[in-house]
Amino acid sequence: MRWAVTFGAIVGALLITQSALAQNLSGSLRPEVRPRGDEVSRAASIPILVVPGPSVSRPKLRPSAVSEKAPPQVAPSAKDAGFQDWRVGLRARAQAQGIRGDVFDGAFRGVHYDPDVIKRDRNQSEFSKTIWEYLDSAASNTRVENGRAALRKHRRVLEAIEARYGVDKEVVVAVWGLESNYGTFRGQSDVIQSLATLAYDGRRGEFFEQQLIAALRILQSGDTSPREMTGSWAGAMGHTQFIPTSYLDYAVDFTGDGRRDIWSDDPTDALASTAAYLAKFGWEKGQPWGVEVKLPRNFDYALAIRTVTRTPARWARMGVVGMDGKAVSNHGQASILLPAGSQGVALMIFDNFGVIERYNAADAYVIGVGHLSDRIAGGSEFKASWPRSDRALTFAERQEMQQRLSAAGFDTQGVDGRIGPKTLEAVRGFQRAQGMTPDGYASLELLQRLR
Ligand SMILES: [Ca+2]
Repeated sequence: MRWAVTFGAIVGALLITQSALAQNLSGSLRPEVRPRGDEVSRAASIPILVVPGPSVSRPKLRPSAVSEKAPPQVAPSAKDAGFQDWRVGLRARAQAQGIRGDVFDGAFRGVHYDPDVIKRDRNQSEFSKTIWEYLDSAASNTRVENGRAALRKHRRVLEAIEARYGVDKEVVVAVWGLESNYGTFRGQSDVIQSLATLAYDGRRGEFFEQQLIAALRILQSGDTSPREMTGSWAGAMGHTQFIPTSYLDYAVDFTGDGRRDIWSDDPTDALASTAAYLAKFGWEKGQPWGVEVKLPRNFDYALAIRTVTRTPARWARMGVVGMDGKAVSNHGQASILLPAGSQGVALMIFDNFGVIERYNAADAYVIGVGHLSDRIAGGSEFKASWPRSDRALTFAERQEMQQRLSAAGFDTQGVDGRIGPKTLEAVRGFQRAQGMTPDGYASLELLQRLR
């Protein structure tokens, strides 16, 4: 769970890896993104760099934040020899952090440098997906049907979890649906071997060594055994893909057998852990994550930013109403989110949106979880259409847009290919200057105008 370790080139919004792509319809749909505040994508293109498993980490642990040094090219056998040497030093570092020698040795029995893990780490090629392409998969009819079936099958335990943590069961099920396709893609990699390989490899080594020590701590606590500790190739574990540090902080034993078991076929502890995580960050039961709304013809698009919040009643006085034409129910302060600018779906989002963001900060992920949960609960698809003739911008195009905006006097404060708040503001500034609708939508059309 948690979120977003952005692997490889960070493009700002969603980054997923190619091998995951093949799984997108059935497998994990965890986009990788930069945490909120840093980066919020409202762009036409939501760049999705595919990351099959690396999933999650807490924002502060994002490997992307760690300097990336290219490791020297060495033959695999030599690599393993170096790996075994490195392990000696690691053992001492682990012991210094309270890991017992016997636990360490048991965990590393038979563990080798795994070139496949590195290959997968390096193969995360960037590509882009639009928000609607992402949602077509994240909330496909199949995923909705499977979610309803999962809810029926586990209703009793989900209701108990909802009663204990105050997190709506459909939301827990939706996270499960996106993280592991309801438990069917939990990952079969040996977590110790994967994390050790990534820690030794050095690219984001610090992050992975921290995760590795956390994994050893889990083993020391007796929650699972070394070879039962499986997960994605990058160490995200179980039904809702917790990385080890998140597991230590948030996993719970809901079955009461004394073990926080997120690895077995029984999803109970994993689902409860997800609910506990969301509860910890302030989930309010019954509050929607977001509601589709209609904007008035004269809407001031400058107000469609996260920092502008109003009550639904106040939005209604400005003409922003639900799709039934009535004021949205009062669920607290809300802001307006336009994932594809003025030509796509408009959302009124509440505090729970920010809670799902703690799982993964990509707007698309949050909308995916939210919309899937609504559909599982019997809700309808979005009523407005998306600008489906648009395509996602490539990384190079996003960089070019930033260069051209800055050159035109609308400073994006950097050319990193990410459509964050600064770039959005620059886009809006350019749109205003051009007499376009200032919705911050970084489309191909906008880039063409800049050219
Ligand atoms: Ca348990």
